[in-house]
Amino acid sequence: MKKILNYINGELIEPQGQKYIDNYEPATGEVYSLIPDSDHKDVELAVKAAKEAFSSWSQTNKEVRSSYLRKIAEKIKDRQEEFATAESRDNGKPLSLASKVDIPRASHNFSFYSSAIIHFASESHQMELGAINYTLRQPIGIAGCISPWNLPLYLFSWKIAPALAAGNCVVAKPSEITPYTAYLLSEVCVDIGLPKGVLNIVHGYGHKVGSAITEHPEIPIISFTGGTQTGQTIAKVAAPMFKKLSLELGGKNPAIIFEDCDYDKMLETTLRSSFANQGQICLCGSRILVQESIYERFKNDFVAAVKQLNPGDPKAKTTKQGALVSEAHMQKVLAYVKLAKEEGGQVLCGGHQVDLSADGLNGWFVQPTVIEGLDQNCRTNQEEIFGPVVTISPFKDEGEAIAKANSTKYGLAATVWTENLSRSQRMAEQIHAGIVWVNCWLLRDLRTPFGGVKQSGVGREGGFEVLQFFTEPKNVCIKYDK
Ligand code: TXE
Repeated sequence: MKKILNYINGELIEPQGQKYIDNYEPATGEVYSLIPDSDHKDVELAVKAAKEAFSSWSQTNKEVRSSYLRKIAEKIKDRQEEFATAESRDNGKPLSLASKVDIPRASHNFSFYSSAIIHFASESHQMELGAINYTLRQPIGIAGCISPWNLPLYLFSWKIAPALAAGNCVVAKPSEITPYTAYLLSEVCVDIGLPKGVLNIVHGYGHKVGSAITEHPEIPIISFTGGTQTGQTIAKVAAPMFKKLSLELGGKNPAIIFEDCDYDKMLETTLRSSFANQGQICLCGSRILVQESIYERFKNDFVAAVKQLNPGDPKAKTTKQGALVSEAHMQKVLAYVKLAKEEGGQVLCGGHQVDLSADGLNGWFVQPTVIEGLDQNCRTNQEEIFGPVVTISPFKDEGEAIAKANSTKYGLAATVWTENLSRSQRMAEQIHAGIVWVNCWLLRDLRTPFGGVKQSGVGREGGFEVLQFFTEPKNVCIKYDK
């Protein structure tokens, strides 16, 4: 059985305690590798290595740091299929999705920040009385980067890449549910000769390794993506220690469809925005709001299309729906379908586990599910389900659409479907979200800030904003005689 190793001080090493956790393949439900059950002792080793590396790495020429990131990007590309296969096997997502989206984007994260750091500028301000102010943006120290299981390498890399580019060292922890691509990334770092201690990857449970990172007094920056509840736990630890904190949390995103939309494009994209990665993307549109004049037409067409989305073997090229990431998560999703019925919803399709054992797949498959007839304030429409379950409901006009869209404690993303430019701008201005897509979904320009409002998180990832997050601005003011 393959044992994944920690990557500390430039070496792939076993956990100090020599203990391991079973790593399951969601499609088969079987253990296919082992991951280190690390603890605070392993985190201590990683912090020591990062501390020793920081003085040289932080003073390394930006071009040199940039070249390391570029090499990592190229190596991920060279090993694309291996990474994609590992991602699909670890997470249960279709191999086609991992190959087309997750892995190319992870490679792009490294290449983007290898160039962004070269162009990262800071500002200066002249004063009439004869003084010049300029801002020094300096690396801070060790960044703690903690990521979830839904887009394992993509979300892992877009914390690590800017942190390293900015001159920090990193102690990172991937999710214990999907560790494999982070392990392959360690191999790439060894392969390209990344200076030891610059990046350290410690595998293990959140309550052991994750908390050891967030509590560590010598890790002044925490960048976290995961559940809102865990985000709250981390904030409680980090705030009194005055740590810099970036929290990318959950979402309950509205997809708002007006009668004047480009119907065919909307229908095709709404299928994707509802069920991509089995609905396990924080940006998925899980509450579909449709103008009442086209509600019945949409409902019939959408349900008919969803019924074609049958879960299958993630390795098969034709599979568009893979397995959910764990048995526990599948049970959580199915419990929400049960709750929806108790709250008065009608399940129009799906809502049950799919048995693929005849194909030798004893994993965790759920039929994509559409539910109607629920009030916006019920739990099903208020809480993040994070699976292949969406609700649909009608609205009369823009006012009702905005009221429904903004009716949850989250504010991550929204999609608006209309061919009316003024309407799209009116909606974009009023929706509580960090990202509003108009006539598209998941179109990401890395130069733009990414993040949510309300309980979807604090801070921004992406763009130059995240380089500002990973550096400390120092204002220098020089008085001179005019
Ligand atoms: O997240 P967790 P999970 C939502 C989604 C999902 C729920 C739980 O609703 O059902 O969160 O998912 C580490 N201190 N999102 O279990 O538990 C943990 O080991 C420090 C939305 O993945 O938050 C893992 O590496 N770290 C989200 C990471 O935190 C801790 C994507 C995320 O785990 C910790 C994923 C602790 N006390 C889930 N406890 C999005 N916004 O994309 C756990 N961890």
